[in-house]
Amino acid sequence: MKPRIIPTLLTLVISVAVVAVLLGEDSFQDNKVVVSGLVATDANLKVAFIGDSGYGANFEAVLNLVKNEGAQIVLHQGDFDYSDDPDGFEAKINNILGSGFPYFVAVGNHDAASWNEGCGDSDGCYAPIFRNRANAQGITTDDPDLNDQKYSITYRGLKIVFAGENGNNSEFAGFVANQLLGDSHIWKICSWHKNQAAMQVGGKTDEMGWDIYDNCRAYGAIIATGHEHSYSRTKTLTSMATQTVDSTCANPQSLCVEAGRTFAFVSGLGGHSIRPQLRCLPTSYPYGCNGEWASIYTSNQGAAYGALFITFYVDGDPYKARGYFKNISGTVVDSFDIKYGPNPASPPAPTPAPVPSPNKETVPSPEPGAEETSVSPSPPDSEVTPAVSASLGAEIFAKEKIPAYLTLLVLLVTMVVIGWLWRIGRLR
Ligand SMILES: [Ca+2]
Ligand SMILES: [Ca+2]
Ligand SMILES: [Fe+2]
Repeated sequence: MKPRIIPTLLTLVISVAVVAVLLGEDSFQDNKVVVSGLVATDANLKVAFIGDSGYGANFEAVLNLVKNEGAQIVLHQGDFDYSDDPDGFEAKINNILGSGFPYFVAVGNHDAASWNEGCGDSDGCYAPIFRNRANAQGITTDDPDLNDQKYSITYRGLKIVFAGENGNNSEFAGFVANQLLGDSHIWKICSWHKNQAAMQVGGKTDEMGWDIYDNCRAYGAIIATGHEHSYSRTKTLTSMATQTVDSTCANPQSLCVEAGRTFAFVSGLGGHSIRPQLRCLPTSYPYGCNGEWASIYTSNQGAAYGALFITFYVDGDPYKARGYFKNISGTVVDSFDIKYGPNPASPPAPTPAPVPSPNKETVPSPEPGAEETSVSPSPPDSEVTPAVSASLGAEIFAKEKIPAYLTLLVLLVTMVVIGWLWRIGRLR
């Protein structure tokens, strides 16, 4: 009987190992990202995008605008008070919007010295202040460590991924790809401070690299930036690196966002200063460069401080959003609609795979990325509701689950065979 135990044990060990490998590679990772189906935001969720504010009277005027427009969230794309005064900066926000107002930030170069938890600034440190502010509203960051300048949150159905300014660009590109891979939210925002020269119209240089831009595009996330002190917004682009306008969705006032295409903007008129248009002249539409700009608002256009507002889930349609830039004098200088999903009037655009980053530890392999990004819903008609898209998600879930069930079946059969061998051994 004894000699039979050894092959039986061997079979057991090998099959457990095989099953463990199969489960680890195939199922657990992939299932995590698709179980929840497509998630809509709250209806009429209004977000204000600002940057480069300082914390003087101009910033206060912009905050009052945000309040009067009824925005429910502020996303500040960095360069807060320019004085390393985290407590004083938050006090300004609290004075006008209230201490419970959802105010989320990406770190700018002027904030970096007092960003880190434990920064030693007697005026506080931005990272723990804004993490605790989020926590107090029941929002948890993907990871409590914000010193790495990268984190993500979901709030009212909006997925927001923040990246930093310290030049760890491949790390940031990998992070956004990891965060967005298979993410099930209809509306996703990438938020950071700095630019590529071609993604702004002033004097800023290439500081972020293209991978982070094109990874956000590959997963259909809207790209929000600051740093240059003006406002500029692109049309729908199918490549950020080459600034290629989507020929199937080229209307500057009607954008298409889904896996493979998105738009980017600089909203840097938060209150600090206002700079001129130095690129893509002339100063009036359709401007110059590659025809990628839908709206440019700088000192050349007589710009005043203001904010970009985007309302998600408008007109009863979870796949529709509407944006406008309004200055503190109440003038709307840009307005546009955004549709999530393929343009109904034209064939769907191809879905390019996300740009892989050199950082192998944080970057998902391109194949699952391409698969996951194709998960986006078919063009929603007028009657599409979150419930419908949830059932689409359930189908995807069932499909993705198959490998897990198969491996479990293999495990079960192996156990039965081992039990049978054991019995034969014992009977002899
Ligand atoms: Ca200080
Ligand atoms: Ca982090
Ligand atoms: Fe800056």
